[in-house]
Parts: sequence; structure tokens; C-alpha cells
Amino acid sequence: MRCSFVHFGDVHLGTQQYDSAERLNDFGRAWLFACQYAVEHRPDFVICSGDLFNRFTINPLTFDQAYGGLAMLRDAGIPIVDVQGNHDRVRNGEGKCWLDSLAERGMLTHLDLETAADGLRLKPVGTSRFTGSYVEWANCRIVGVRYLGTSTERVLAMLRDALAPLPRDGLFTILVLHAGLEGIVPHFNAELSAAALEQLHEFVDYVALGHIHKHYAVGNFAFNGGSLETWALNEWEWERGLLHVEVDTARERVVNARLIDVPKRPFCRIRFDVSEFDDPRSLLRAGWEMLEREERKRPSQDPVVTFELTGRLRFHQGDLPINKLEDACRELLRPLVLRVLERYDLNAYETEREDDEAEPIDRSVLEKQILQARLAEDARFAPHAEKLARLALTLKERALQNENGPQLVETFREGWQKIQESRDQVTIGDNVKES
Ligand SMILES: [Mn+2]
Repeated sequence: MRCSFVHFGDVHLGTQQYDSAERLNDFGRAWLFACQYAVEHRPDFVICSGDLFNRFTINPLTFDQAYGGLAMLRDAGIPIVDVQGNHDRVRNGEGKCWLDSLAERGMLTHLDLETAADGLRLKPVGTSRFTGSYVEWANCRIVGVRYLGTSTERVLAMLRDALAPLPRDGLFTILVLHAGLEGIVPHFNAELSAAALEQLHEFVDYVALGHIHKHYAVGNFAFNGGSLETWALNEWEWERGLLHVEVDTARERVVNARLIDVPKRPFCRIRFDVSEFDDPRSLLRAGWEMLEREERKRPSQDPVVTFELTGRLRFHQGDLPINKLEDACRELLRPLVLRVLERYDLNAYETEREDDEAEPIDRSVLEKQILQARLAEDARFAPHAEKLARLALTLKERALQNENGPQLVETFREGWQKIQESRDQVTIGDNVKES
């Protein structure tokens, strides 16, 4: 027996990522690419393994995209099955989802199991019908299950009992499942253990997986293409695409699944460690140079740019030239979307005072300790934190004694000068004044 099909999942139509209308179109383009690929390569059928839509509710543009791709397949005479993913499943209290609506119009075949008091009921998709638990096309029996979350393994055990009495008739059995396998993505709450997957072997020849947005395969048996577009930032580096599958039961290796790349919006992830800069000017200069290096690698299509500041900021947050860095990103990289992520740590705020309850708190000592600690957090003032704290307290005392403004400024100038004269190699008051 020979057949071929195209398998993909997690299309997430309707994702208006970062509130960008253009990103919604990107998700539509990836879907249309996959449909066009099928039209050109003429497989026997197409499998979408869930999350065709990003949400239960969709806007008209998303409907148009979905309909456009499905119409291409219909006109080419290529049938498609789909199951409900966790994103586009029926919402509590609602009778139907968009997959039902599209199935009623014959645009796709919506597969799902029926649960009854005595177990599962497998309903074949009738002639000229577009819903049921399984459908038989091109000598394949395709069984589809909605996203089941924590019930996945329990329902699969019941499914085995329900499938057992069905004659195999030399059919190649495909199970469409929106579930993730353990161990593929760290910290991912997987629905499927390796043991549970192994138990499917008995009655299934190919498991068409969806849910995890990364490509993976288990043996010559379970396959997951990953999301078509980049749904979350961490997915950018993952290998993903659609699977073009050829089945030949006469071959030793029955399944031949090729991962086909789907054009995606480019992402530029830039990480900038702020730890090594003790003043805003050198930080801005280094940031600019880094962005110039990124500019040379800029893809021709406008990218989504994330500029992430990490490390420990060594001067006051208010002096960080964040707007200038943002402007530099826009000027040099001309992004479709720019996200500046301030993920640096601030210097820890600690006073050195030792807790001794027997001793009453000396207010003036405490005040100086706090001022000194705050000044020490800033790399520009740290070497002279103690002297500057003393100067600040002197100014405060004089202000309380009603010394006038010009006199206070003079006091500050004198104190400042003394500190500068005593300084070693460190510059104080360095600030960003140039563009
Ligand atoms: Mn998904």
C-alpha cells in the first residue's frame, strides 16, 4: 500500500502578535503556503493536528484566511482533517466551534471521539458528511481526537478497546492527537508519556501529533512538525515546518516524513549585558556598536527585534539612556516590531548596620548609612560614597538652619571640588549629554 499526505499543526490563525496587524497576516501567509504546497504536490489528503485557530473566537480577516486556504484544497480535490486543539476547542457553554461550522460547509472534516456511559463510541464519517471519529481515505483510517489535557492517557486506553473490534482490512491507521510528549521541551507539562505512546503501537501506524511547537519524531511512528509561524519568542530557534509524508508498506522503512521549511517572519534576538559599564556614556557607545554589528546581519524582510538588557546595572536606573538605545534599534534595524526588554538587575540595596536591639538607633548614623548605601549602588559615585553622604548631610543641616540657595550651592561646590581633588582614577558626574 502506498499513499502520501501532508501533516502540520499549530497554525494559530488569528495571532495578532505584539499587537501587530502585519503579524496576523504572517500567520495567514504561513497557512496559505502550507495549503499551496499541498496543491502543488498533490498528496492524498492533508492533516491538521489542532490549533488551526489561535482562539475560539476569530475576526473576519482570520476567517477569510482560513477559508481561502481551505477553498484552495477543496478546488484541488484534496481533503483535510482537523481536530480541536487547546486553543480552538469548544468553549464551555458553547455548542459548536469554528471547525464544526467549516465542517457543515464541507470545507474540512472535523474528527473527534464520542464519549458514552459505557466507554467510547467510534463513529465513521458518513458519505458526504464531514464529522465523525474516523474517516477512510486512500487506504488509510484516520482517527482524530480533540485536545484532552490530563485525560489524554486514560482516553487513549479506552480508544484501544474501541478500535480493537474494527477490522484492519489492510488499512494504514493514523491517529491525530493534539498532545505533547514528555522530555521534548523542558518544564513543559506533557500529556503523553513515552510508555503511553509505545502502547499505541499495537493499533496505530502513524501518530500525527500537534501541540508542541517544535519538530520531533519518535521512531518511524510518531511525528510532530511544530508551529508554522513563530508563536512565542523562544520558538524562533526551533526547527519547524510541515511534514510531507510518504507511506509504502512494502518498504522496510514504511514512513518517509520530510520536514519542509515554511517561510517565517525573521526574528532578531539581541541580548545586551549592561554589567560591564559603569557610566551611561560607555554603555550607550557599546550598545550602538553592537547594533551596528547586528545591522550587517539584518535580513531583507523587516524583522521582529527584541533588544534585551541583562546583567547588573551599575548606575542609577534613571540615567540609563533607554530611549536612545530604542532609537538606535529603530534606525539601524528598521524592525516591523521592536520590543525593548529591561531585564537587568539593579544593585542590591543594603545597609551595613548590624542589628543590636540593646542599642538605640542613632538617627543621624542611620541616615548616613542609607545615603552612603544608595550612592554606593551607582558605579560613578561608589568610590566616594562615604564622602558624598557626609556632604549631603552637611547640606541638609545647613538648609535646616535656613541657609539661602546661593550659599547652599557654594557649599556643594566646595565640597564637590574637595572630593574631586581627592579622587583617584574614577570620574564622577559622567553623564550622557551627546547624542
Ligand atoms: Mn499550539
